[in-house]
Amino acid sequence: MKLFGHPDSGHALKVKFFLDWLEIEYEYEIIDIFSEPSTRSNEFLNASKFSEVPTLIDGSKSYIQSNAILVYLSDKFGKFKNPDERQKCLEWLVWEANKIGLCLPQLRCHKKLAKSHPEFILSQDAYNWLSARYKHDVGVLDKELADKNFILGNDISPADFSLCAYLMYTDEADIDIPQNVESWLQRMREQKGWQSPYEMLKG
Ligand SMILES: N[C@@H](CCC(=O)N[C@@H](CS)C(=O)NCC(=O)O)C(=O)O
Repeated sequence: MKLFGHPDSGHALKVKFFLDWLEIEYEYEIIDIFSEPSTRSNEFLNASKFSEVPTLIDGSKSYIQSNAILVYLSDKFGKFKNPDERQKCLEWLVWEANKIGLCLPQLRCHKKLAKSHPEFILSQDAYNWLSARYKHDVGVLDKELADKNFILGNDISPADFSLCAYLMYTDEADIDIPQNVESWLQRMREQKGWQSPYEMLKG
């Protein structure tokens, strides 16, 4: 297996953290996500329909979209306990892509990359909207985590790897993390394979 990622990509972090937690052997290569897509390697371009990280190659097939890759790996390595758990995970993976995964990456880019990449600067209206969105969404997560260790209950599930990824970079965005979310993030940091995002994705 081979994973393409980049240290600034929370989407890649989801998959790399999961692979390391699974203790799977795989190759890892960094793609310069700030480069012109057509300049990226042919191996990557052939594997990655939208020229994005993460992209995973397994044998003769390639897989894209972080949450879909988590599903692929969970099916392959038997990490869903049963069909009900699989379905509940899918619900959270779709929620993540539409909620936390919508606002937090943009808020982080706005703060972290604005100097080097002015195209990431948000208008005040967009910033206000995304901040309100984040506040609401992280509140949903906080409520959910009030009485459980992980998003589906007492055991970790593939959905936790998706939900936590961008929240692991929050010191780079002007946002707050509520208490139950912070306690859960700490439990995620105690999982095998965990390293800080830049360590994990540095290659
Ligand atoms: N929905 C995708 C998002 C992937 C994505 O936006 N990747 C960014 C880095 S976080 C990327 O590769 N950007 C480079 C480009 O678009 O050229 C997923 O979940 O994997």
